[in-house]
Amino acid sequence: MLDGCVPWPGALAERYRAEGYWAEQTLDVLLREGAEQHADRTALVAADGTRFTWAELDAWADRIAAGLVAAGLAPQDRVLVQLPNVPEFVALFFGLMRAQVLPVLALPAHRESEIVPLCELSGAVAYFVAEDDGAGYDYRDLARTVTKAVPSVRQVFVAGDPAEFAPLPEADPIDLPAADPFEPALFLLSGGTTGTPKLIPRTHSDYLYNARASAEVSGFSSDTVYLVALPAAHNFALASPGLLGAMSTGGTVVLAPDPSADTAFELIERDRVTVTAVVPPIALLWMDVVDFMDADLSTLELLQVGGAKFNPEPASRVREALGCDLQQVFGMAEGLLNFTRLDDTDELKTTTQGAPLCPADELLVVDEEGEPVGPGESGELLTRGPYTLRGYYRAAEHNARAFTADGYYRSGDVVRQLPSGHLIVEGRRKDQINRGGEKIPAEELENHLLAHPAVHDAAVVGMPDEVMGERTCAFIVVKGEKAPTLREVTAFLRERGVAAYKLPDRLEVLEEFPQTKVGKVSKVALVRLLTGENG
Ligand code: J2J
Repeated sequence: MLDGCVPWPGALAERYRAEGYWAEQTLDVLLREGAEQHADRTALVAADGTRFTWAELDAWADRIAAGLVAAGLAPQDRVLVQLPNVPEFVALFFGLMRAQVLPVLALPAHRESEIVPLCELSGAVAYFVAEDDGAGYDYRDLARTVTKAVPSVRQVFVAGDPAEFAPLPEADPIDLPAADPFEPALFLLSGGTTGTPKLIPRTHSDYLYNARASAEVSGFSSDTVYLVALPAAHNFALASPGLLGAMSTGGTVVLAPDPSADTAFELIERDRVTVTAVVPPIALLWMDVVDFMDADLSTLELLQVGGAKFNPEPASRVREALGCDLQQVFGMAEGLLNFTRLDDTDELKTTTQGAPLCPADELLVVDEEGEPVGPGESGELLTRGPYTLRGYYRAAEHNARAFTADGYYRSGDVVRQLPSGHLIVEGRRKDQINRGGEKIPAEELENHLLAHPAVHDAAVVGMPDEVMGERTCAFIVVKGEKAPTLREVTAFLRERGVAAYKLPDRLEVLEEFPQTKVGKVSKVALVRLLTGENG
């Protein structure tokens, strides 16, 4: 496997192949096969209504693949890709697959403080951006900063007006060698728990399984019209089943620039969307406003909700409010996916976060000592399986902690498993804030806060929130007399190029931090200060 990646042990890899989870195919078959089978049907619809047939998309990806080669990109090169939900994302994705160039899929919300370390860690040689995010942010400015900071990034390609950079490369199609299906095809970003980003290598065969098997449990078919409402670069919208899952069954993919009700409802009506995936705050919002909006959502059959805990009360209202079925999804870019099944009881659909996707997924629920808990008891979820990573890229030291000796990934999620196999997510053991599905590694934000001249110490916690599940509270101890305000702190963080979703919602100044028995900052006690609970 690519240097810096951790392979599955030989015997397990053999088993995954023998049992049919790992096909000897590369991700680009999703587009190639679709183009062979239904060339003239619509594969992709942009937000502005531009439609691409399978044949057009296939030809476009071929031209990009040839363009990438002509631009000097070679197999196994890593490139940073940061595109919003535009058709170029899909064409570029498949062009990269065909040229065997490995994308690191950043989110549109990421800024300098995320992109620079990602480029450094991956050794990215090129950076692909859109001209802007459709809401006024110009990625070419970011590209100027990134190329200055990271010398390995030799080229910038822009979807849209390239300014001083290059447009997306295209050239006359050429014959290209096939990739090894068992090698990494792309890198996803981990939600993270530490001060530095972590990259998740996903192989062609593992990710193909991820997309195809997800599409199957979600009932996708050639009639599926999938709305990409979350960022296409996120595992949920990309492959769980997401746009790749929809393509795997010959369905149609519709791209939404944002998941607001205004935007999404209009696209659902216009393109007769049958299924989409959102995070809980978006589902809540849609349910709140649907009665006041004049939108025809009658084609919508299934709403997938995941990324953060969707509580039973709102979950039980989805069918009545939106007229569609609910599927809860508890997934992770690291691999393991859990889905409620379409034929589950309403009780399971509303009160659980689903059961593992694959018969070969191995799950352990363990206590603080790492010992398995009794049936139905809660503990930390550990997992391994045919589409769960065995190690982060170039992170040997972190991997030693993040995985058990026998290769289980420590998810950091606290769950309890029902006899049916369904999981209920009850909490978290990792130092991360889940702000409505967006993940904020506490240590990363604390490091940024510590860089502020007036901050002596910092501790970041999630505070319970009705809509977002959690919001971010930064506790600080100050150096001098004068404490900065929340506004000053967020301005400082923005200046450092921290993504907007990571900015704290609340700032609290303390004389000193409460400590645990072993002298560490007690985040439990900090949360209690906010919620007013004792004990
Ligand atoms: C509670 N916590 C959840 C859920 C994820 C599909 C769906 C989601 C993701 C995702 C994904 C949760 N209830 N239903 O990649 O393909 C929290 C857990 C988990 C972490 C992973 C997909 N669904 N979570 O959210 O890599 O803490 O993936 O470990 O962004 O989100 O985050 P991420």
